[in-house]
Amino acid sequence: MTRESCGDLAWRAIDCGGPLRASLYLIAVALVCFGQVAGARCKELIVSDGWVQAADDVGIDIPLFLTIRNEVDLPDALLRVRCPVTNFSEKHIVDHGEGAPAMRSIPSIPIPSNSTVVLNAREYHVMLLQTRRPLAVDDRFVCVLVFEKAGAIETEVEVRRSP
Ligand SMILES: [Cu+2]
Repeated sequence: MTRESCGDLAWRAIDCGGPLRASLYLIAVALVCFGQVAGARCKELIVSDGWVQAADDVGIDIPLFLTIRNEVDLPDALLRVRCPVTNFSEKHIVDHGEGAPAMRSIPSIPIPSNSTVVLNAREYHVMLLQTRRPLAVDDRFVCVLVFEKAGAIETEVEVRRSP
């Protein structure tokens, strides 16, 4: 799902951040928006291609994969994820240090400015914990992602066949 306007972006920042952070972000958004030629769309944070693997079992943990494109000239961070099919979620990074790769829980996933972050099983991803129902191929559900600056963004997640 995509943000429609810079105004919306700014108001969401006020909802979610402290007053000082919101003010600074408002100024930043205003600069970004007013810098655009009339008629051009504003820069935004876009979440797309959300998917999970199909799973018959309930109460299991499954990774959620997403593509996050940050067109804004400021870094952001993914803080929280809520999905109706799961009780909890964590942000994970795969630690490729010595020994076998291992997943570690982290407080947020960094989204650098002007970049595209593709969550995947080898680096950053979201882990959905304790699924509440079976997930059948072509099933769809909507998750809410909360970003440090962009605020809450809803995105549709598709259930795909296990490879
Ligand atoms: Cu994980």
